[in-house]
Amino acid sequence: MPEAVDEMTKPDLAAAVPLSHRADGARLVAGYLDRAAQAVLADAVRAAIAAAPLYQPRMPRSGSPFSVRMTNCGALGWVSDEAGYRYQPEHPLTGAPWSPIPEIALAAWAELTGYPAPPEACLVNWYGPQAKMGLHQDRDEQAFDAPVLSLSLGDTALFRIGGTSRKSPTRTVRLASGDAVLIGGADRLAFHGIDRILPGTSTLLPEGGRINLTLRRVTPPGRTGDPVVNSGR
Ligand code: MD3
Ligand code: FE
Repeated sequence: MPEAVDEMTKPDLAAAVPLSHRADGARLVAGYLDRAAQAVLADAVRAAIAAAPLYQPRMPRSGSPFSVRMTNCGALGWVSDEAGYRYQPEHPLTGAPWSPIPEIALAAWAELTGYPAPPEACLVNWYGPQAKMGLHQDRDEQAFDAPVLSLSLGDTALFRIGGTSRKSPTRTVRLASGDAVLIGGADRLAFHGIDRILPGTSTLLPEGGRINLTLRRVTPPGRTGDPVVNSGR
């Protein structure tokens, strides 16, 4: 079993998690957002969707649709269609800029990652009861030193994570509403996916389903007009 997978643990309280620097491995912070914070974040996601509607991404080349619908917040959004995977500043269908990343998500990034620059991208994945996401690596970013932070809202998901080879053994972890997952270091290029959603496991979203926010640094800090944060570079 890859070491990184063994490091996935469930601390009792978010407050008990050491506020370290970069994640080395994959770490589940169960119950990181309390119910009130989840509700505020869900409202912010609804506002972001109103500004930049959910759309159905398509696979490069084949054009086959994803079962997950997506939108983004932040300066750069991850999009996928026949032309490929990429980050871009505008919605692929409306051409509108993405809305700002919600405050609560920015605060979670600062607290959990300690990374010396804010995230540029916040992918919003919306899963209906039948949606899933196949095993894949996240490798469309230039800043591989930066961790990735995921926040889950709504119904519980069965999340699968393996190693850096598609053939590595995998482990399944349940991601519930309010859970945070921090991925960095050795696990930044681990294969992962969502096998299925467990409908009816959360009352947060009246319409049901699951929302995942994935916060990422896309470009190395210091070139994009970020506030300078004593990075020593
Ligand atoms: C492990 N999203 O958008 S988030 C994705 O729940 C994605 O919607 C899933 O995979 C979701 O790319 C999983 C947790 C996550 C995010 C990034 C990772 C796990 C990761 C990058 C490397 C390894
Ligand atoms: Fe991913």
